[in-house]
Amino acid sequence: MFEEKGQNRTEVLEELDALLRADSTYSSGHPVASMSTIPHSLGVEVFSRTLEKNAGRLHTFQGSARIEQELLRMIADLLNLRGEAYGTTTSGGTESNILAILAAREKARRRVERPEVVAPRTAHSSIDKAGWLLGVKVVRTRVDREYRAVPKDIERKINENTVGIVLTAGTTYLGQIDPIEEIAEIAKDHRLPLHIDAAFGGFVIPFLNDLGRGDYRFAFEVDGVTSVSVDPHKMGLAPIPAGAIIFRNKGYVRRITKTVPYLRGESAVQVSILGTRPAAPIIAAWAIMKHLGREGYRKVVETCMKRTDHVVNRVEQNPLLDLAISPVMNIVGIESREVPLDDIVERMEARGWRLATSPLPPTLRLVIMPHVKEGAINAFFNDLDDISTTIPA
Ligand code: 0PR
Repeated sequence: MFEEKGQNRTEVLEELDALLRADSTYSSGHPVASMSTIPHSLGVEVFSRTLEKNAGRLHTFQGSARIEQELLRMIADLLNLRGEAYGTTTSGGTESNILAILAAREKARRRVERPEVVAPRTAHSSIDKAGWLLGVKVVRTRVDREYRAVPKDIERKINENTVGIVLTAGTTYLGQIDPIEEIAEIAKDHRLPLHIDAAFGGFVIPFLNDLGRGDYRFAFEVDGVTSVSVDPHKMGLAPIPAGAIIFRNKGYVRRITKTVPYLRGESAVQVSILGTRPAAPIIAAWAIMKHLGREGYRKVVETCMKRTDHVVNRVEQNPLLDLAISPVMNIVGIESREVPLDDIVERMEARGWRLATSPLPPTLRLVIMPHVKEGAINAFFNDLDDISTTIPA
């Protein structure tokens, strides 16, 4: 109820604390399937100092406007884009994917009446949401035994209505990377835009390469890739909501820019879907990237990958558990041979763990974010060993 008379601050805060006790906290180590984590402390400080700033009113907040451009430039650099960075910050991977599909649809506006995008079955569900919102049919394609897009099937599904292709670098279910170079050739042959959803992988893959854990080309270093999205609020360690999408060419950004004629200066053009939106996470992401540098992120990825090795080890020690694939990054899909996954989840959640399952293949998903430490991993597998080997009566 919304009462006539207000309560004092202490009472309100006490009630709030009581309610929030039901939230699982990252510091407990219990959320083992989340793609977010405890934001970097510098980001927390900067965020709380910039709460009033509105990234939808950049004429008023011109310093914030400049910071957004600098952040986009740093992210473009991370994604190996030389020269000018065109794009926008967003509220996260969903908004970025919507913008990518909007840009593809608009580019083909004169040519295609019933637009379609082609995406493998493993592309994030926000692609379906984008299709639904934008009136674009999403044509799903097959994946191989390692859950990567099959280039031939992508090519087969392209027709005169196709307006673009979407691939993933760091899939939601398994952290897999689609064969981007091969499919970029197909995109070029058909003169179609190719969007790479690197919401999770964007802040991981460049450092896997540095650490000798792979040799992946996934972003603008691949000719034919036209846009890449990446979320600072996932492995970028920024506070929520911080996403970004970068385009290789200005033309795409022009197609998704709306003018707001009654606003002044920079406020009068909006690329993002939202109007009023917080500048605080943008500024916090800028501060964290400047502070950590590539070196800082490389260390974060190194730590997460060492812990992922430990997870792999624990899975291999349990004869009733299997890895869906050998992990590419700090996302692990675990299959259960005997006890149904839903039973495992129910019983693990009863012990306080916060889990997620994936449908393709049916797995328990672990995301080894920085808050998932060795102790939590051991405690998790002690419980999982216990539960996964219980044979129902
Ligand atoms: N692209 C990929 C590859 C993703 O994994 C996700 C998020 C998105 C786009 C969408 O990002 P936003 O959530 O920032 O819009 N995948 C998360 C996941 O499936 C989304 C999520 C986040 C789901 C928190 C549940 C949750 O509790 O884990």
